[in-house]
Amino acid sequence: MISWIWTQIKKHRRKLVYGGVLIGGVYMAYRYAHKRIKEIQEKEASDCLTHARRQHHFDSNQRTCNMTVLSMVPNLREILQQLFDTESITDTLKSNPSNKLELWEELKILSVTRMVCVVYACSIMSLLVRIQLNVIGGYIYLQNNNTSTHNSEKPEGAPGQTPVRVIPKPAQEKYLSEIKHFMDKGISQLGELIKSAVKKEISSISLKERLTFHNVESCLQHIRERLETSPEISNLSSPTLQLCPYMFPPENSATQGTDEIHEGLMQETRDILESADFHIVLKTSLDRGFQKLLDLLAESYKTNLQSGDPNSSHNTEYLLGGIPMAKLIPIFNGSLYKLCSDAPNPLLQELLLLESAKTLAANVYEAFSQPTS
Ligand SMILES: *[C@@H]1O[C@H](CO)[C@@H](O)[C@H](O)[C@H]1NC(C)=O
Ligand SMILES: *[C@@H]1O[C@H](CO)[C@@H](O)[C@H](O)[C@H]1NC(C)=O
Ligand SMILES: *[C@@H]1O[C@H](CO)[C@@H](O)[C@H](O)[C@H]1NC(C)=O
Ligand SMILES: *[C@@H]1O[C@H](CO)[C@@H](O)[C@H](O)[C@H]1NC(C)=O
Ligand SMILES: *[C@@H]1O[C@H](CO)[C@@H](O)[C@H](O)[C@H]1NC(C)=O
Ligand SMILES: CC(=O)N[C@H]1CO[C@H](CO)[C@@H](O)[C@@H]1O
Repeated sequence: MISWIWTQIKKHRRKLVYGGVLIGGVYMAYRYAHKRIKEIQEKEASDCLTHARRQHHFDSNQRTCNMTVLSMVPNLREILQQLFDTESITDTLKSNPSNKLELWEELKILSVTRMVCVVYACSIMSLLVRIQLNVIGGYIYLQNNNTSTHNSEKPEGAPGQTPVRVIPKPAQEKYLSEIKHFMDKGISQLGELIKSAVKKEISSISLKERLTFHNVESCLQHIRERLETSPEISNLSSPTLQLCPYMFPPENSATQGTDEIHEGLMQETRDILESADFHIVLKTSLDRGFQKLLDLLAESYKTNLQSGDPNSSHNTEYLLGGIPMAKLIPIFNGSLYKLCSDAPNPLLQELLLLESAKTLAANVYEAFSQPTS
């Protein structure tokens, strides 16, 4: 079923004319990833052309994805830290200003927003990197798999033939650098959206109000519902579809139309990101990510209630105990450093292991490493 969809995407792939290209700003991580793919593939270019080789190739590519995703974590953490600057508010609070209460309210909103944003950003980033690297990996494999008579029989560009589409190196880099849309702009716009959902959900909760673990859990659930369901498209099978413009430059964006090879890759990627398959995987990733976050919060509840009230330390129902919002804020605030820590990163480890994400990667690679027929 899934591979049928990729086959459809492949079939409708546009024919492209090769032209000059511009090199965009490329992230270091991507440069590294790209170099790795090239190295692996050049090393194998002389090997016999077998299915095993393609498999090996694919596996190497997935390791590269892993490393790329993990290497982008510090970058992501810094972005979130700057976007939701709880540090300066905390510092101001130390001087005991007159608008203390107001600042605490702001801190409440920011720390919850940041916590929710981490889960969305990590899920989206890890899937985006995987898709982009597998699209490029597939193309590069195909480009290198031409030692056969295949090529001499069907010279490139002959009318009516379907030559292997060559993506020049600068175009590959330009394409990979498109992740900057998400890192530079997407996260901050998504952050605004999340912030407004968080405000609606928790501004009425006072700092003194005690929240049980289950209260927090249902708050998070409501915030997600606000973000992942939109009235116009709730009918669709992919409620997360509205998140697409944050992930990848939309079709009518300003940079469009200058470069056909690039535009072709962009459109193919948009097709993937808008497919139902992608959104099923995204939803699974988000479910897993929020589960990880809840595990972390449950841990904090356990230690907090144990130290605070000796009676409940023997109570296995610790999750039922309430903690005042004001005491939860530092926990929410600190979750960024736990979820977005350097390796071993608990959240990304889970996201990279997801079976459905592996299948998605395999399908993308499969679709792009086969010649169009
Ligand atoms: C990617 O990372 C995950 C989690 O660290 C690991 O379990 C998986 O085996 C890795 N995959 C590859 C191909 O290295
Ligand atoms: C690579 O080339 C070989 C030999 O022409 C061919 O049998 C095989 O199907 C090709 N692999 C792909 C993925 O196109
Ligand atoms: C929802 O989908 C059904 C069938 O696909 C369609 O008839 C109906 O008009 C849709 N409703 C909205 C609000 O789009
Ligand atoms: C435990 O709770 C009971 C009643 O709720 C109270 O009487 C008792 O003093 C508490 N014990 C401790 C150690 O706090
Ligand atoms: C929130 O996190 C920042 C770091 O991002 C830290 O400097 C600050 O002390 C924390 N504030 C609270 C109230 O935990
Ligand atoms: C293995 C092999 O011969 N690969 C070649 C495929 O075609 C490209 C360009 O058309 C060459 O650069 C590769 O060396």
